[in-house]
Amino acid sequence: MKITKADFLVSAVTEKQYPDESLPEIAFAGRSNVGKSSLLNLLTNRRKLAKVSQNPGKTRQINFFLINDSFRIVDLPGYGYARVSRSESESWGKMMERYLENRPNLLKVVQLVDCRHEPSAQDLQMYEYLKYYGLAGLVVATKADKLSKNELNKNLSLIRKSLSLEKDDILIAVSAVNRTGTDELLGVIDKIVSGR
Ligand SMILES: Nc1nc2c(ncn2[C@@H]2O[C@H](COP(=O)(O)OP(=O)(O)OP(=O)(O)O)[C@@H](O)[C@H]2O)c(=O)[nH]1
Ligand SMILES: [Mg+2]
Repeated sequence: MKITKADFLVSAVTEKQYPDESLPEIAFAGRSNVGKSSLLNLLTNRRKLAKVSQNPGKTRQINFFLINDSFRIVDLPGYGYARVSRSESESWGKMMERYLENRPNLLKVVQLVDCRHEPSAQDLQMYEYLKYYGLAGLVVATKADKLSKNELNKNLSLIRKSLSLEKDDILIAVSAVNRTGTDELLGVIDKIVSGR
């Protein structure tokens, strides 16, 4: 699949602000700064579609993007950002919960982890949560350009083990710098949204 059209739809906090449920959705989840917004820009070939920042905590709302007029990619705000207040972190939790638990057209959540590190306790918690809701099974290891091939392979096995991925679960290393993994990931997304 090629993404030929990508439009920003809406930034939402409450359910009332979500677009209707008529199109399938795939969401990107992961720690702040892991590269969710960069991945969206990479897949859509649009450098400025989603806002990217060196400082964690850039994406604070649920951002919906219409892809090829046929499905949506949803850029979620990241977790694990140390500088947010307790009340902010609680409202983040509620906002995520409401979206992930009550969205019939949400088909899959891509869990992003940094390929350089072992998944954090929060990554594990998030992944368990996604499993519980039947949204797990697709993991992307970001920033693959930062490691040698050997190191990357070693870390991919570690990530598989740490998240207890099963044989059929998919783990793809990607890089927003050299475009590693994009075709493979687009192929998987295509299958999911077209129900194949
Ligand atoms: N080297 C390298 N840097 C990357 C890659 N992907 C993202 N980055 C950098 O990582 C930083 C964070 O990227 P974002 O895409 O804003 O991360 P995010 O997950 O959307 O973060 P929040 O919105 O805070 O949740 C930016 O400085 C990006 O340029 C990658 O594949 N390789
Ligand atoms: Mg972001």
